[in-house]
Amino acid sequence: MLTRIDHIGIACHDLDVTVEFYRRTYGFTVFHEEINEEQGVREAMLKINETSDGGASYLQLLEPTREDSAVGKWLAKNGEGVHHIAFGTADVDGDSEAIRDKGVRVLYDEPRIGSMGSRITFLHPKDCHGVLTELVTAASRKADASDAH
Ligand code: CMX
Ligand code: CO
Repeated sequence: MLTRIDHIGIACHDLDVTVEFYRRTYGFTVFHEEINEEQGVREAMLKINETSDGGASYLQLLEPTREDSAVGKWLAKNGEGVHHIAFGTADVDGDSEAIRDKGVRVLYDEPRIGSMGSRITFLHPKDCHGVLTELVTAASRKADASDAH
């Protein structure tokens, strides 16, 4: 079950400049920063609020580490802006299988590693009315999910 907006992914050319904009304008600060080479991004997570399911909602600011990455290609075509939305779930495996059964293309056979050790997968934007959609199980929820079995 999808229980929250986990994050909104925003593509930018310069992570440090964009982080500074969000700090100066809204007072949001960096909760976590990392490089994910598999996804080809340097990213900053700005925590906006905690949620009733024990998770949280973030802005994910994304700078490409290479031009041929998903974010690099998208930036070259569209310029800076909202790149994807991500829903949080305690069970990314089960939810992505159920969504695949509804005829929506799930991009990965198995979830991959995302921010802060989370497990993530993506739904094709062409099957989601133009919105690249990510599903996320936060690292802290992985223990919860396996505890339940
Ligand atoms: N939102 C909406 N539409 C998008 C899109 C996006 N972010 N990215 C691509 N598209 C559209 C394109 O506009 C294009 O449409 P048209 O054919 O009408 O022009 C179509 O999808 C194909 O786009 P493309 O530029 O040829 O790009 P690819 O097919 O090579 O890749 C996608 C598209 C979704 C498969 C790829 O971006 C992907 O695998 N994304 C998932 C991984 C990812 O985004 N990682 C970065 C974030 C990491 C994180 O959140 O942690
Ligand atoms: Co994301």
